[in-house]
Amino acid sequence: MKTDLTPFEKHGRLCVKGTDLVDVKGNLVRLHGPSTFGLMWAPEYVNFECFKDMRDDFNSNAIRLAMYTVEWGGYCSNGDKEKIRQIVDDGVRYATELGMYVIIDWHVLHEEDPLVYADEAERFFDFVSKKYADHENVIYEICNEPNNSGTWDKVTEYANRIIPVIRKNAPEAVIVVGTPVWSQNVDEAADKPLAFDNIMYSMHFYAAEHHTYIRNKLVYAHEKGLPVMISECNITMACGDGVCDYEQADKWMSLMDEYGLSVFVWSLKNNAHSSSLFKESCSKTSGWSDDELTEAGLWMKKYYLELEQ
Ligand code: IDC
Repeated sequence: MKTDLTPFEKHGRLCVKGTDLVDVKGNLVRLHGPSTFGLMWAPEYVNFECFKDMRDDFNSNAIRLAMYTVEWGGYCSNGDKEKIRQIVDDGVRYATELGMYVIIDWHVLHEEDPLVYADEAERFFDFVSKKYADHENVIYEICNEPNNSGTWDKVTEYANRIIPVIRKNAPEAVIVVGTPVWSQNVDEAADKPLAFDNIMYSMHFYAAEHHTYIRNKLVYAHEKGLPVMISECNITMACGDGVCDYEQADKWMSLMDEYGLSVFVWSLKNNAHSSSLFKESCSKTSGWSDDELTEAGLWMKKYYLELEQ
């Protein structure tokens, strides 16, 4: 339902209560919005009009800023750190001006184990959490998708280093922690949760590939009382391409609706991959019409229009 208030004016600072993300009045809030593509690969989508359209036309209340750590141009590989921090800063500023929530995502992927760049992560999160200490709309996601050697023990060791760094500067900020196997194993986290309050554990799904077996991990974790955030998903294959599976998407949506989960969709990009929200032929970075959206883009829009800002 649309009101004149921005999402942030309506909800204020969020916190985690039981399995829910709640607002200042204690009401459940479901964050929903797009994830950017790798910030260094598609910085053009970090613009005010794009975020505004996401808020007003796509009914989003949040944006996720995906900052890759390695790969070409990554923050810890050969990327220009200052330039990347500037893109993050622009993203936080636009989201704040628009009264939207914003996730700063340390996009762990190819290094597998977040401990590999933990020193860099400590410096980065110290910097951003100081800088945005008074931004009550900023959420920190400390490791996108640990995988392979990135076991839950490694993630725990990493989180035990990074969370105190953020808490020192921004004690009340919500922090999201990735789980093993590309953020699928929330069941492991539920068996051995971290010793911190006000954190959520991330689960990612790509509906054309992740079915009942993965959904059952979410059921297990939720029933054990673990607060889970779907900080990335799509209805395609996990490679970010391939068919869209609407039947599986419906199953994921009914579970997310039942549990009142936040949900972010990958990603703000136009290329030949089906997980991109915009058609390859469309180079606009705002002001899209429906015929410029991919199947995934249309799916996201339709789903978000059913949710409350
Ligand atoms: C993919 C991009 C692709 C890029 C690749 C880099 O779509 O263009 O080359 O990253 O490794 C994830 C990751 C996300 C992936 C996405 C699709 O968080 O970085 O993006 N995906 O494969 N987890 C599951 C799927």
